[in-house]
Amino acid sequence: MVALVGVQSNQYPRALDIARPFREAGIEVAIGGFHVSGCLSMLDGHAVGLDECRAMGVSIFAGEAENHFDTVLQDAASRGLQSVYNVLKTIPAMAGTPAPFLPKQYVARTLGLSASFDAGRGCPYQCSFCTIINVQGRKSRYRSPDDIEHLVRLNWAQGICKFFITDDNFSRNEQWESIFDRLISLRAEGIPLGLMIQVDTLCHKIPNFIEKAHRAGVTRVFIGLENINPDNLAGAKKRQNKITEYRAMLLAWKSCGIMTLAGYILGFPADTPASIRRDVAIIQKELPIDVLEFFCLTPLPGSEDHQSLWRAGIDMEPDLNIYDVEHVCTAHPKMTKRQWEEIYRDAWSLYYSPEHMRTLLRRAAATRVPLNSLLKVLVMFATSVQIENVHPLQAGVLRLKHPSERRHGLARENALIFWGKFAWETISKHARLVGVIGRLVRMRLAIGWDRDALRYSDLALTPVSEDEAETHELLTQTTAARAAVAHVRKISELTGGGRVAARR
Ligand code: B12
Ligand code: SF4
Repeated sequence: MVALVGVQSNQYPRALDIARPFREAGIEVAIGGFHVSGCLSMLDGHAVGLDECRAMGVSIFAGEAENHFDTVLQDAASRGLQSVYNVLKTIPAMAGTPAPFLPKQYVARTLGLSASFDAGRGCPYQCSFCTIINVQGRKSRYRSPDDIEHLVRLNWAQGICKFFITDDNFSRNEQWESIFDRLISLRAEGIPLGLMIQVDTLCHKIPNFIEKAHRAGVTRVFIGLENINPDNLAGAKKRQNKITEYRAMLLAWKSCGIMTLAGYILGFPADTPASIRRDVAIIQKELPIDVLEFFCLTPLPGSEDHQSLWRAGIDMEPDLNIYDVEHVCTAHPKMTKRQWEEIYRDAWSLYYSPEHMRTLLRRAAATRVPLNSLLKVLVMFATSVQIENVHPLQAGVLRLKHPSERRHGLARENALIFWGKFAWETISKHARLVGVIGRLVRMRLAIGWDRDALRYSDLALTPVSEDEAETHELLTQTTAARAAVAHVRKISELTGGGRVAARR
């Protein structure tokens, strides 16, 4: 049996290409993951592209494998895989279920020898672009601290102590505290944990959350910032994101020396190329974010946004390959497709300008974020769109290609031409990469040698003050931003709070 695992929408056509020769050889194939699960959760059971699986005799598995995988294996063994397994309604509890463990030989190829696991699933919010809530649900489910300890020990026995905890919103994992407490005790025992987690923008309001995250070994935090225009956030039902809290939240992470990575979505209805340029400049000046990741707003199959467009019969890009949140898949009210694509690319170069990367390194030195760690991330984020034309999350060190691996229906390329092009591509890309690395290393060394590095400060690093509702562009630039400030003031007056600006 061949099981195609965790297949995302943009990987679905490729997954079918991989399945094709196996099916032709009479081998059982099953496919699962977010594309098929999201489609079966939100659409009619046929869209988008699911009938291609049926035509090929590839079995579709929608939902989570826990509690069901034995049935699938037994069916495959008796050569009787069902055409569709839809277990979306029987969401399993996670405690006691097998935790994802990979032998070192597979983890060895990740940069920084980092493994991953989900400590929980489910998020209470309702962002309209999100697919996760429609597959994993909105109720928090979690692994037990015992299961997590077991997994950490298994990994540590093979020398792995860095983990990406893949919960989309770990701050809403109901067991976050007992999990952190267990990780804190493992660190105290001498396991040098290094963790990356994903959180929402209100996590700093949860008592002890950031402090315990620090003690548990969190070194990087990914924050779903998404946008700085409250109109855009409200339009995407992301009302929990309050721009008046952004600085307080980011500074709280910085005060623990934790690297802040934030996602930023381009293409909300109020966005224009000019407003995006303005917003990137405001972020650079006023928000203590180390690494900013840009995405194009995409109606991902499985999201409410996709479902609404699909039901209304509005045009969306038919090629699933480009549903990778870095291509434009539907129309925008204020930007042409070309303008949107251009500003997406420009946003990367605007943010990762040599000048701003120097500022980021100086801020890191002043807040005790490890410089070498930030340097590695900056290399990836500053180069992958310009050099590889892919999002940093899709990038790697050496791209492996083979002439036999082409999209279904395309003829095989002449080997001489293929390998010639491949060699030239590899050499030229790596030469550019070495140039960028050289420049960044020089900056890093200069900052490392600067005795005043710890004393560096700028607007972004300045503690939140009473008057920033008047002074900071983040809170004054748009009517929606001013309305958000007025709202906070009103609540403050009604509840007798004295402070009127952004505050914790
Ligand atoms: C970790 C992660 C990453 C990592 C690692 C990705 C990787 N390729 O391994 C990184 C950060 C690199 C990443 C990158 C991207 N990601 Co990502 N990622 C995730 C995340 C947070 C967890 C995925 C995971 O490992 N889960 C753990 C596994 C065990 O769960 P699972 O895959 O769902 O599998 C379960 C079930 O689906 C089922 N199952 C799955 N397959 C099969 C197969 C069979 C036969 C059976 C029986 C059952 C079964 O059983 C499993 C256990 O319950 C998810 C969100 C989420 N909460 O799942 C997003 C998510 C999958 N990513 C997403 C996207 C869009 C991307 C990017 C395209 C973004 C970008 N442009 O950079 C890239 C693509 C990179 C790539 N080429 O793979 C989307 C996909 C949406 C969609 N409809 O396709 C998600 C859902 C997040 C979102 N909504 O935005 N990602
Ligand atoms: S906060 Fe994140 S995981 Fe939760 S609904 Fe919004 S996008 Fe999805």
